[in-house]
This record gives sequence, structure tokens and C-alpha cells, in this order.
Amino acid sequence: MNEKQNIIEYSRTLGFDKIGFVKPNALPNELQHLEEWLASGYNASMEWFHKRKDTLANPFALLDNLQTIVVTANAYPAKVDFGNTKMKIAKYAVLPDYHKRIKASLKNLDAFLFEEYNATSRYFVDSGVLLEKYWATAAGIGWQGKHSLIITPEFGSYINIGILLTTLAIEPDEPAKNHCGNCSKCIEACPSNAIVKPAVIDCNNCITYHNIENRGERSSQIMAAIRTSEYIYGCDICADVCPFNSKIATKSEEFHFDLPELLSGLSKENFDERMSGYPLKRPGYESLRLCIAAME
Ligand code: B12
Repeated sequence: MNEKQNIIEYSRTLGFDKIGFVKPNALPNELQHLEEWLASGYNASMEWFHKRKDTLANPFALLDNLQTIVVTANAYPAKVDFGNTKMKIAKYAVLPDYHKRIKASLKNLDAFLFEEYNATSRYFVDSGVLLEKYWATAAGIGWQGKHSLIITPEFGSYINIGILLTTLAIEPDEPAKNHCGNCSKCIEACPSNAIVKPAVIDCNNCITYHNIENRGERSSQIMAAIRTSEYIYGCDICADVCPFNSKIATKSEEFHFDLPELLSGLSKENFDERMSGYPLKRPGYESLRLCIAAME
């Protein structure tokens, strides 16, 4: 078995649904897009983007003798039944925190590459230092849709991405081709008009930004959009209308997550205990309560 096949086989035992490889390069065009995005204020209050600009556009700054960027994808449920409530949460949040799960698998991959090939690696999940979606396209995982998310033929956009940088040279994959064509259902469906042009999100108008990241004020307009959306954590509206997402069937398609049961017993202690290790713990009890109150 060759080196690449050996790594792919091992990655399957770690629970990755997909893996791809790309030879890194500096990203002058992406840096320019990122600068335009920041100059337009589309990052809202996420000031950290300004400080990380250089590594975001230059992965060589993150690992000496970087040879390959390994990109992984873990699928999450495509359909979730939330029980008898009009409130919703982002589908990825029905599973235990993906950062922890994927990092644990990447840690094993790192150890494997060291033991088998004496390679040095670093890994990241949802980090502030890499343009993960750019590398996912370059490594053939999927293409960047107009909602700005990576769409895979197998799991639609319902995936989380992991990245491992390594000193081992591995044969690269072909980049993914874009199949969105003239479709712009995601742009039209966003209730707060957050997709200003294909693949460009204005976070000031994005429901996920407001109900997960934003700790400051929310305008009455955005509150009205949140109420219409029914989302108290994250938002999947742009993804759910995507034709590539309606076609897929994942192993965990019929996932049941009893939101009413969770919300009915919502004392702080109860919430912290039940949500330990889950994404809802991140905004925390108080923030979630504010979102729920705003729904009434
Ligand atoms: C910050 C962030 C957010 C922010 C901003 C989102 C955004 N689109 O930037 C907020 C909080 C809103 C958010 C929301 C969500 N997020 Co988020 N987020 C991130 C994070 C940490 C950074 C993204 C980033 O770099 N943004 C900066 C912008 C500038 O980059 P970009 O969107 O790729 O934009 C590119 C294009 O616009 C292009 N471009 C711009 N102008 C032009 C012009 C031309 C001519 C061209 C050709 C290109 C071009 O260049 C840009 C740079 O490459 C990544 C993890 C990571 N490190 O990559 C996760 C990540 C993107 N998020 C993820 C997820 C799952 C979500 C949500 C679906 C969660 C949810 N259900 O609520 C939503 C989706 C909202 C949406 N439609 O984007 C996943 C995406 C998985 C996937 N299938 O792609 C990631 C990869 C995390 C992970 N590891 O799994 N997120």
C-alpha cells in the first residue's frame, strides 16, 4: 500500500467521513478578499480577524517545512426533529461539541504520521488562523457555495472541517469544481439578507453571528428576523434551501433532539449539567434565555 492510501485507510478508523490533501501556497487573492471584507465591516465585532490576517493568508507561518495540508470532513445530521416546539437550533449543535471530537481524531492522525513517517504536524478545528473553506475546496472536499459554506456531493454542506498541517509530502488531490450554476436559493432565503453577494456574508446581518457570537446590542430589525427564523442558536436557513442538501441521506438523518424537554427544565444548574460537552454551553445559559425571551 502506498503512503497516501495508508493514511486514507487509517483516517477511516478515526471516524472521518472524508479526507483530502493539498500542497500549500500563499494566498494573495484571498488576502485581498479578506481585506475587502474587513474594510466593509462585514466581520461585525469579530476584531480578531485583523490580527490574524497574515497567517490566514499564509499557512507557512504556522509550521516550518510545511509540505501538505490535510483537510477532513465530519458529517452531522441532515434532518433533525426538534419535538413539539417552534424553536430551533443549528443542526450541528445536536451532537457533542465537534471541536473536541475532531481534535481527538486529528491528534491520533498526528501521532500516526509521526510514528510511521517521522513527520511533524499541527492541527486546527474552527480556528482563527486558517481559511478552512479555502483549503477544503483546494483539497477536493467540496466547493464553496453562494452561502459561503463548503458543499460536498456526499453530505451537502452539513459537515465540520478539520485541518492538519504536516511536513510530510503527500500526493495532492484535485480541487473541487463549483456546481452552484445559476441557483441563488440561499441568497433569496436568508431572512436578514446577510449574503451580500455570492460567498460574501455580512455578519452584521447574519442570525448565527447574533445568536452565537454577538455579546452586544441587537437592532430591532435583526430581532425581528431572529423571531421569524425561530432560531435560538445558530441558523441553517441558507443551508436547508440548498438543492444539494435536500438530496443527501446521511446515516444520522432522522436525529431526534428534544428541545422542549431541555427548555422546560431550564434552571442554570440543570442546563449546565445537561449541556456539558455540547455546543449550547458556549453562548451559555443567560444568552440562550435572552434569545428564548425574544421569541415570545
Ligand atoms: C467566522 C466564522 C463564522 C462567522 C462568519 C461566517 C463567514 N461566512 O465568514 C459566523 C458566526 C456568521 C459563522 C456562521 C456559520 N458557520 Co462559521 N466559521 C467561521 C470561521 C471561524 C471563519 C470563517 C472566515 O474565515 N470568514 C472570513 C470570510 C472572509 O471568509 P469566507 O466566508 O470563506 O469568504 C471567502 C469568500 O467570500 C471569498 N471572496 C470574497 N470576495 C470575493 C470576491 C471574488 C471575486 C471571489 C472569487 C471570492 C471572494 O474570499 C473569502 C476568503 O477566502 C470558520 C472556520 C475557519 N477558520 O475557516 C467557521 C466555519 C466556516 N463555520 C462553519 C459553520 C458550520 C457555520 C454555520 C453553518 C453554523 C450554523 N449552523 O449556524 C453558520 C453559517 C453561516 C454562513 N452562511 O456562513 C463551518 C463551515 C462548514 C462548511 N460546510 O463549510 C466552519 C468551516 C467551521 C468548521 N470547522 O466546521 N461562522
